[in-house]
Amino acid sequence: MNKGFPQGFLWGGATAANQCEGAYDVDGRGLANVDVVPIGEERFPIIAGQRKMFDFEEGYFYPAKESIDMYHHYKEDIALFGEMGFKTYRLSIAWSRIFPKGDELEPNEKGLEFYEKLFKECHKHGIEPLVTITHFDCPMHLIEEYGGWRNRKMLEFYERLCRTLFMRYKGLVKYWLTFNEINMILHAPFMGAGLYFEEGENQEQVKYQAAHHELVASAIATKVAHEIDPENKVGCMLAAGQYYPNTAHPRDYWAALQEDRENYFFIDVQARGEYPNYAKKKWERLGIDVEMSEEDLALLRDYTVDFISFSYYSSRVASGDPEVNEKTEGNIFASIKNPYLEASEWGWQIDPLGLRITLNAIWDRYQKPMFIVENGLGAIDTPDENGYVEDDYRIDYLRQHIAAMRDAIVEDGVELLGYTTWGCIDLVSAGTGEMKKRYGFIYVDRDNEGKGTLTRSKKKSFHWYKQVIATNGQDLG
Ligand code: P53
Repeated sequence: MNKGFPQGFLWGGATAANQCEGAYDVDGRGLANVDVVPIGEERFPIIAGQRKMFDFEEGYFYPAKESIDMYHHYKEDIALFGEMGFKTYRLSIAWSRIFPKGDELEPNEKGLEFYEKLFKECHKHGIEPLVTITHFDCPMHLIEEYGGWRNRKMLEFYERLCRTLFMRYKGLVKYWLTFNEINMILHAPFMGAGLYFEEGENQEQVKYQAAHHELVASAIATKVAHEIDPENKVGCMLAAGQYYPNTAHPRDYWAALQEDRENYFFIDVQARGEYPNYAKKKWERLGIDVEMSEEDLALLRDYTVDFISFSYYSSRVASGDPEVNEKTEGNIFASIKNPYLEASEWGWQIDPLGLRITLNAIWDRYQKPMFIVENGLGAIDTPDENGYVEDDYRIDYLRQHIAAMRDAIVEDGVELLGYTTWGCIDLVSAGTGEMKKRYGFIYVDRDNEGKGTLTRSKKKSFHWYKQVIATNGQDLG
């Protein structure tokens, strides 16, 4: 009986272009939605598509402009990942480096070169890249000219991006994710789909139409990826975290099931190839009419994903009782507080068993290989004069989650390809825009105002994770 992680398990870490690269206007890169979301109170209305900010405005700080400048530090950073023994590194492509406006016919060679060098650097260190094609980013020109993913024209632009990437990086990349946290479109539609809502518009209608376009685009990407290289493996990506009923009251269980469906809806389509009946019924009830062709439905049916990836930070709680509305803070997914769990400094509740539960729920639903592509603890770190951080809290969080994942594999028999921790090097928070919400094994000297030397240093967790990987998860310290 196998007592541990399978041979070849893909240990590593994850980042997203806009949260670490910086160099937002270097080498021909075009402006993207992720550039124009500032830190501060207005961030949330902007990423939710309620407040319009299509360009930089006076008096705001935009953390993604420079971020941790990985664009110019990638060799050093990948060497550190290599030193930890990473088998894989999940990163995302900045669409507007490849197609600065989004609707060009020819790609920007400088952008293509950057990622080619980066992928080669990974392989030099024995690291297999895992590439998110779109991690919340969309060229601003596509938003201003076409309205983002509400427009069917996006299918064409996205397909061109995918073809370009699959052709150019054939042999360098074989693991691809089409859309980061595709369900985020419902919660942060400007970030998830470049959607800004006009007065009086039916927002649910727009969101689901955009979701349909992304789902078909994802199916086309899967088709094209397999045509260009049968070695390619394409995954979907869900912001996961199972819902628990607030009490044993049947209406709370029903509420939890409904909430889960709102998220699984996307994966039901990408993994099973058709729209679930519960969604069609919901649309009927809400008067939502999603335009789709027979050809779209055939694409969804014929090109389902090879594996299912997801992020997991916490479980969630649902109630059917209208009076229960005490919400946890700090997360885009507002959820009722779970009294049995501790929370992070940002109010995200910590639930390792919830990861095992989520792994089992997804496995039971789809029976496709899974990949945990984000997990971790955002915390305030206090470095000493050498930039060393004694981050035992982070080690504890990760240790417990890795143990839960091992239980799911060893005791429950789920199939898991790998595990990449979120923000393996400190980077800008997607939710808040802060630098001080850190996830990394590697500390980066930069603060919320953009001050700092950008010097990288190893935290205690760096050495710990290195040992975890070296022993293939046997020694969790
Ligand atoms: P941060 C919440 C809010 C925004 C993005 O989040 C999120 C979530 C979590 O469900 O999703 C992912 O940086 C996302 C990453 C992000 C990470 O969670 O707000 O894929 O881009 O950085 C962590 O702490």
